[in-house]
Amino acid sequence: MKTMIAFGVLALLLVVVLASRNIVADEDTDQDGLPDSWEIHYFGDLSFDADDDPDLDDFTNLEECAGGSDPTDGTSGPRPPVIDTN
Ligand SMILES: [Ca+2]
Ligand SMILES: [Ca+2]
Ligand SMILES: [Ca+2]
Repeated sequence: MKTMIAFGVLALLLVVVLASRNIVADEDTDQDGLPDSWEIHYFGDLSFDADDDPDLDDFTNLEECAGGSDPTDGTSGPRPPVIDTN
């Protein structure tokens, strides 16, 4: 009987550990659409939102995140700048 309880406790612990790992993988605790790890990497905190453009390059943080560019560098954008040939 004690063995059954021990197995039950182990199984419960496993479920809790797996569930918490999933939460960490999807971390967006401020729910702004930007992964927290990305925000911490570039800004050091979660103060900016997806629609913000702190480097003023006309790309929102969401666009820079999706495009893999630097949201703190105005010369780094998800697409090459449009060159007006007219
Ligand atoms: Ca976030
Ligand atoms: Ca920007
Ligand atoms: Ca940028």
